[in-house]
Amino acid sequence: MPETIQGKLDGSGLKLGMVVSRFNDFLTSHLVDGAMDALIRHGVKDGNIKIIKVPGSFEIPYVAKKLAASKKYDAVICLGVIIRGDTLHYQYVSSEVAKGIAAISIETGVPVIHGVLTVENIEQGIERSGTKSGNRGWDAAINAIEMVNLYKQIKK
Ligand code: INI
Repeated sequence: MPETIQGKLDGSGLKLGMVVSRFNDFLTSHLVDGAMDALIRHGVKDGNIKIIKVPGSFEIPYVAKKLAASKKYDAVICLGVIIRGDTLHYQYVSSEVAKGIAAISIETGVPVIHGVLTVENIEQGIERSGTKSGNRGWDAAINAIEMVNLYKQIKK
């Protein structure tokens, strides 16, 4: 039988950084609420969570890199909402953020979780930040806990 390794969903003792975009704050604030709920309910102490706000999602990777490189956090959670508009701006912002987050995680070895919604319209944003399609902030927080524990378990 092959051995299967999966990260435990135990947040006790973990220190987490959260980078949150103020752009579309009426939605990102709900992603933060969802993430906090998931972290606290899985054993993370709120004193071990640092939230840093940035102007827009494009700025998230800059700060996520600083937090991950500081090695003070077990994982970094990135939260933002990018809504498609009439211009190509949406595409540039969303692809740079996704590439940036993946690169930071690979470079630093610290799990950096992509919790940035990319949606067609405000309604989709509402659906994914705590209404009928769940809360992507909650999901990102769970993924952060899982990945930290997975890295630890792989090292053993
Ligand atoms: N930033 C977002 O987080 N979401 C958006 O929907 C958005 N749109 O559509 O423009 C957005 N733009 C701002 C961008 O993230 C930067 O803050 C800005 O370009 C300055 O660098």
